[in-house]
Amino acid sequence: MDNPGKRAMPPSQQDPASSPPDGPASASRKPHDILAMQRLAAQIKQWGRELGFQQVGICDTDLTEAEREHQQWLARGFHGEMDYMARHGLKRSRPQRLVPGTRRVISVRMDYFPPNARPAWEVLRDPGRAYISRYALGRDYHKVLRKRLQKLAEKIRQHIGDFGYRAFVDSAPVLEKPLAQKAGLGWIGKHSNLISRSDGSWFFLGELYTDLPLPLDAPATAHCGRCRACLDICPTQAIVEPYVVDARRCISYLTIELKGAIPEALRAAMGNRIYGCDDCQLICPWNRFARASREADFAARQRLDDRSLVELFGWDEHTFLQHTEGSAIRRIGYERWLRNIAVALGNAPTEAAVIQALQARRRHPSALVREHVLWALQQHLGRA
Ligand code: B12
Ligand code: SF4
Repeated sequence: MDNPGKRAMPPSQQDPASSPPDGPASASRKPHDILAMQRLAAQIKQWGRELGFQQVGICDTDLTEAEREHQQWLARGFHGEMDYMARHGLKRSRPQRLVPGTRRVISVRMDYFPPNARPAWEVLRDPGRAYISRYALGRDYHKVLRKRLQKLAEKIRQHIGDFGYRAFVDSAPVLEKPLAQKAGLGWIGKHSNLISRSDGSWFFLGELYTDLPLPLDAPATAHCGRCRACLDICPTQAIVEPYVVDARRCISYLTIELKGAIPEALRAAMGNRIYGCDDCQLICPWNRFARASREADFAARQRLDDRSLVELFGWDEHTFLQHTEGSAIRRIGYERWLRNIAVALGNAPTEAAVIQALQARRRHPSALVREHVLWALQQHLGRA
């Protein structure tokens, strides 16, 4: 999983039950300690901005409500095959169970919208092109954010000496959105992504769990109002009610997380989306305020923002690996890459190049790929 802290948190804080988030320690804290923590919090935010985070906020570890919602979501089976969402018991919603001694969470966000990509709607309306979600057009965000968080922790260490912390970006059992909401970074929109009033929702989240008794920020308030644009536009109707995504229907899950066959009933609705989906964020009025990322790492690479489906389907494994080096796309592997493109080719206009590309993969060694290719060819036959 993630980076271990610089030092283990002190034993006195290791039992969550005997050390509530803001328990006896804070009650006995002296005024000069409180002032010092306030100053440190201001500095952490300043350092965070200097390191390229758009916002840094601080919250405690109480996720009682989110825990209930998370458990309900699991009980309804909305996580599908993502066993890791259920595997860690209550560690995900109880930070002190994941990292004993945690008192505060320093939550950060970093914009990712690539400045150089072909406009999303243009690609989505061009059924011969491949649509790849905006977050995956540049370098894998896990590495980028984790390195910065590590630098932030190092700055704090230089300033106050050793302290307990661990850095997380997505990969550990952490409820990132509810924490960020509590830390004042934005509210959870009806599409379930975090939205900032000033910057929209095209940003990643990361956090430092720490034993420092830093002062808390005010939680963000919600501003979706009566809007339901994201629920209406979702191609597969995956947002089954406001704030609740049935991942099993979400194109992001179908193209990235799901290992086996994509359910036939959902294939047509996927259109030309071959890796992730952005529709709920593209339609969101708050993204009118979004800014392009300033990170060179998040600029679109290898022209992945504007390639034809036929061209991508023609890539052999070596070319796939070459063109996705350092990108999150690599995680799905070549077989699922072909599976996803086969579906998009089944949804593409019936043209000689499309049929030829599909025919060329009819005898692909993978049964998964062959089945999707066959389905795609049947779509064209059906239309003919
Ligand atoms: C599992 C997961 C997925 C799954 C499931 C999505 C989901 N909504 O849970 C899939 C694969 C579908 C997915 C897709 C995407 N993901 Co994702 N994903 C995660 C992950 C690992 C866990 C999320 C989670 O805890 N889900 C569990 C359920 C229970 O939580 P939830 O849906 O968020 O529901 C919460 C609220 O809606 C709330 N709630 C429920 N009912 C109610 C009612 C009211 C009134 C209110 C106010 C709230 C509320 O309670 C729930 C618990 O807090 C996080 C990283 C992390 N460790 O947190 C990234 C993360 C959420 N993903 C992220 C991204 C970018 C995406 C995509 C945009 C990628 C893409 N373009 O394809 C899509 C967006 C799809 C969507 N609309 O959600 C970012 C989001 C950044 C942001 N601005 O919010 C995260 C935070 C990763 C990161 N570190 O940046 N993802
Ligand atoms: S599209 Fe509308 S309902 Fe959905 S998250 Fe944005 S503001 Fe909220």
